[in-house]
Amino acid sequence: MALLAPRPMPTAAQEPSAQALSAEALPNHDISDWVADVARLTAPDEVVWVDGSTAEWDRLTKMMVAQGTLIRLNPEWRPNSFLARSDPADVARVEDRTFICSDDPNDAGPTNNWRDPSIMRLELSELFSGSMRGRTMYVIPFSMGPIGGALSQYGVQITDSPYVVASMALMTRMGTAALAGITPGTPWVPALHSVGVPLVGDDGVRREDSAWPHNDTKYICHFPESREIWSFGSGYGGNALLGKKCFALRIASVMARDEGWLAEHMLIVRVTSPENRVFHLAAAFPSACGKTNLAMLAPTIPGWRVETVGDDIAWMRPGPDGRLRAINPERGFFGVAPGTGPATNPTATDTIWGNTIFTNVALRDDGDVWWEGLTAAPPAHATDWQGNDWTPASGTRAAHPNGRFTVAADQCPSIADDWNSPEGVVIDAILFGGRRPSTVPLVSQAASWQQGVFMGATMASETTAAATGEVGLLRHDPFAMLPFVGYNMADYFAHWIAMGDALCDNAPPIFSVNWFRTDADGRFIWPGFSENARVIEWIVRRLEGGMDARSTPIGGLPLAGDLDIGGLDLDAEALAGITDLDTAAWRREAAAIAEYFDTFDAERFPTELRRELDSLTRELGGVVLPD
Ligand code: GTP
Ligand code: SPV
Ligand code: MN
Repeated sequence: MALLAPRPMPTAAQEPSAQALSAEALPNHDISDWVADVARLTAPDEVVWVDGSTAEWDRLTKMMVAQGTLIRLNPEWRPNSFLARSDPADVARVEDRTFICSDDPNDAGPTNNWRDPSIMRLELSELFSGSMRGRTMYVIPFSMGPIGGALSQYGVQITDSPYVVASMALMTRMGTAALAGITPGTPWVPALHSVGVPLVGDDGVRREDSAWPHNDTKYICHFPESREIWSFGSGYGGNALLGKKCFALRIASVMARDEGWLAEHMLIVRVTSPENRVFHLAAAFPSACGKTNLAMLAPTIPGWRVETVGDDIAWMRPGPDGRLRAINPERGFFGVAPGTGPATNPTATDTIWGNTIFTNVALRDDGDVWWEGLTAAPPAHATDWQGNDWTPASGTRAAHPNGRFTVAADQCPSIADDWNSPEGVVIDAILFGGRRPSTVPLVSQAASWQQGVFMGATMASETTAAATGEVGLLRHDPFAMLPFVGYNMADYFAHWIAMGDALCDNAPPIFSVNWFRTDADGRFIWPGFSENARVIEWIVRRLEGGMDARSTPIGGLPLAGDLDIGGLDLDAEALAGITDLDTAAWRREAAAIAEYFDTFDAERFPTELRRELDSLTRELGGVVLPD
């Protein structure tokens, strides 16, 4: 068995500064050495360095069509577009198989799965040993953020999945230009991926491939000290496209902590008011809770315009003027298909006109795609995401609830002209939101940065199909980062408090939003989608200082009449129900928050958040104990 030695540890940077990671401090230097080591370990038939060209895309997609991994869609409806059907046992992120392998388990903290890095490395080396036999090993140099940008970072992913290569081509800046940027001494993150299904057995006998190879044993591992990613056994989404959650959130959050910036699960939009004033907002919602939809918002209220900068991840750093600047490190969207249609998100449906990879959606008989919510009327017949005949009478879903589209961002009609700007955009406000059927109002404004961090730290949301496991369970999901923080969550809270101190008067105001309040019949009360522009309007008016708010223990709430609901099928009473403070519910919430805070190591937990909880509890007039 070959064993990959750990890469030398980078010197931990104590001073938060953009230069903290000096060339000497970093591991690596030589991509070729690492590639050669991995090839020795995994034993592929050949090694291909990808260049990111159109010719390469054509070659790979044709090959996958021939192998049955992709179905070419009817080019009359969807040119240069493909459907992939994954194995039904590999359809979402696997949080229980995701590990932070820090030297000290306390550095992973109570919210992460931890493994000892040397033991994990040994176990992974065994799994990866010979794992690419009979396959092609692809080397993908990529940049998160514009190539060479001050806020950008390089990575190199090795994978044996051509589907991952094609997806990375849409989701990142990858290929020759990225490789050229990794000059000697330039930091880069190695990200090793294998579906874990060698085509040649130990006996030397070659076996048939399947359309979606994956291994029942799955490991999504992160080594925060040496800044490495090892992913084994899955070919799906965030498990396999390692630039996204693994690098841009789990590893980058560690970099951000060490260097004084923020790597967040946030969309970024640019909002222009009817008076032509421009604001940039960043918003954190958990997986499948509305980021892509808000990022592509088509406002219903006259005179307002929303442009897209990013739909999933924001890297934010104080700029030379002391204000918080954000880039979207990605280059494409990996968006939830079900629920996306001309009625809910016309911008997304326009974006995916072609050059798109669809995964786990239905195939229409005319060679186009379909999913629940794309059109009001379903097709009379289709092939479902598993390849079975389907009709509306089947009683099953045509598309998997986590079926996705993968498409380049520059195809989005609402993309902002500065979305590619290496310096990023100045963030004027930060929003936090989750799926809360009760308690959390439609919108509220934190009275201070500390209260805003408290709002982020106490977020909870119902689970969705973006991760395996039960859907609809309310769980704490602080900052929408529960599955994505690469270190101890209490330290992460403290880092947010420290960022507020560093930003000082430039710290952007923080808001909480909740589109998902339901009535007694379980129906959404707020119309959502494009009508969310009405909430954005209220937020912008607050930023401008042109609108008052009612001060309450949970922040500033809209005054009656200030939120424009003209033309909506929503009466004043229903609106009051979702915009008021529900004191009884908040007393229960405060008690639950107290219990949640107790799950963290008291020494690491920021006193500022304890103080926020104390004043909330006091102002609510005490708490009730949970049943
Ligand atoms: P990830 O890509 O997994 O991070 O998800 P996301 O946060 O980008 O969520 P997305 O915008 O794709 O929305 C997920 C689901 O929520 C889709 O089915 C949407 O139709 C639905 N959704 C989005 N916005 C709203 C809203 O304002 N109201 C309601 N009721 N549903 C919404
Ligand atoms: C999410 O789960 O938040 C996603 C999908 O955006 S994945 O890339 O699979 O993480
Ligand atoms: Mn999304």
